[in-house]
Amino acid sequence: MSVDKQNKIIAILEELNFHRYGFAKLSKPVSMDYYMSWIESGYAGSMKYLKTHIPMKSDPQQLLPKAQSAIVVAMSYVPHPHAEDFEFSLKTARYAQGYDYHFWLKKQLDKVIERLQGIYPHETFRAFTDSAPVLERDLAVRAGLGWVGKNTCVLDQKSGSMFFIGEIYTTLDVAITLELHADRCGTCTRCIDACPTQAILEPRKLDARRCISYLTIESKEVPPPELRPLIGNHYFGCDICQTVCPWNQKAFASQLQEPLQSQEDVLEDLKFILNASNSQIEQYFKGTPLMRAPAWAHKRNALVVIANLKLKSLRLEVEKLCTHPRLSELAQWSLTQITSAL
Ligand code: B12
Ligand code: SF4
Ligand code: SF4
Repeated sequence: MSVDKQNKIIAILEELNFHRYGFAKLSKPVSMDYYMSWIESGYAGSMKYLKTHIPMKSDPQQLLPKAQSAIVVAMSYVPHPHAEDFEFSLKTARYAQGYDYHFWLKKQLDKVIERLQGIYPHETFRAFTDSAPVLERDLAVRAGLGWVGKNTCVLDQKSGSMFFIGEIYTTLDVAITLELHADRCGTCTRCIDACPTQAILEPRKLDARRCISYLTIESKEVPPPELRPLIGNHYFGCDICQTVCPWNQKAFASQLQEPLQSQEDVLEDLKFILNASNSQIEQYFKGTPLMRAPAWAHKRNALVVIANLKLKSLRLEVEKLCTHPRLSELAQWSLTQITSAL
């Protein structure tokens, strides 16, 4: 019986510190058609892998033959379960203020698998978290972990949306049919209204090309001139559409307040980024999601922040990048912004 199997799995999950989980049948995702039309409309920008993932996302058995179910977990990152102790003053999304979940969450899920394999030696299990062609938000909703908010994040009324999603695909049949979470966004539009770049075109439709998270993490280009001023002081990722959400305010209250950074620290960190070699940047961010961005992209992000904060004392550092093969135009723009403030 699925329920007996679920209880065994739940005992292992709880023991290994997973307290929010659910089970879903591995069938074609409910939102697959929407996903494909979203890509066709160009909203994915340069994230070409989202298109190549379509066959495996539509048909989970291509990722794990004979897979029947997914054990899906949610792991909060406020406070971050593996906080980093390096000092960094530039505005960084909360999920990235600690060790990279692609490593530790996957490792923890592998421990669950080790235990399950002992009980079910003839079944197959594979763990993923943002590391494979899986439509994770769709899966989380179908596993009963929340609803899709108007900002496109999965959230629930007790824990908000600031959690990672991870999953174990298995040939074991453990899923039971669930009633989906009620949508509790109601008439609220705070996330849509607060987005500085108007990236949320309509409820649950995001143009990634306008999203600060894309522009500072995933994009392989420099941001278009009209969006640069709207990025403000965001250095890596963005949490605005989540921090304004009443369900996150309720769940995290004062924990959402940003610590005030001293101007001196901000200047020092920006100077470091602009002067550092590729290997120095890699070494500095080792183990954190910030390492996923190449060194040139760190310099790109720094140039935008410097321009928006009009940090004229970094003029010399910016000037040096005016001949950079990928950043010359952006550096010149940045220079114009800071010199116009002189
Ligand atoms: C590409 C990507 C991005 C892109 C595009 C995001 C987007 N909204 O499309 C960018 C770089 C902008 C991004 C940003 C962020 N991301 Co991201 N991202 C991904 C990734 C790799 C793929 C998402 C994707 O396919 N997007 C395309 C759109 C069309 O799909 P979608 O957002 O998944 O939306 C689906 C659901 O909303 C579903 N849906 C809508 N209505 C309904 C109704 C029902 C009933 C059902 C079943 C489904 C459903 O349909 C959509 C299409 O299938 C996933 C990991 C993964 N493998 O899934 C992480 C993931 C979505 N990201 C995550 C996070 C944490 C973030 C950030 C918060 C990071 C940050 N602070 O900077 C921001 C949030 C910005 C935002 N408002 O979404 C988490 C989300 C956790 C959560 N609670 O929702 C994920 C799941 C990674 C993880 N394993 O934890 N991300
Ligand atoms: S993450 Fe920031 S830029 Fe992206 S949709 Fe949310 S508020 Fe807008
Ligand atoms: S801010 Fe409002 S509309 Fe946006 S996700 Fe939260 S409850 Fe839904």
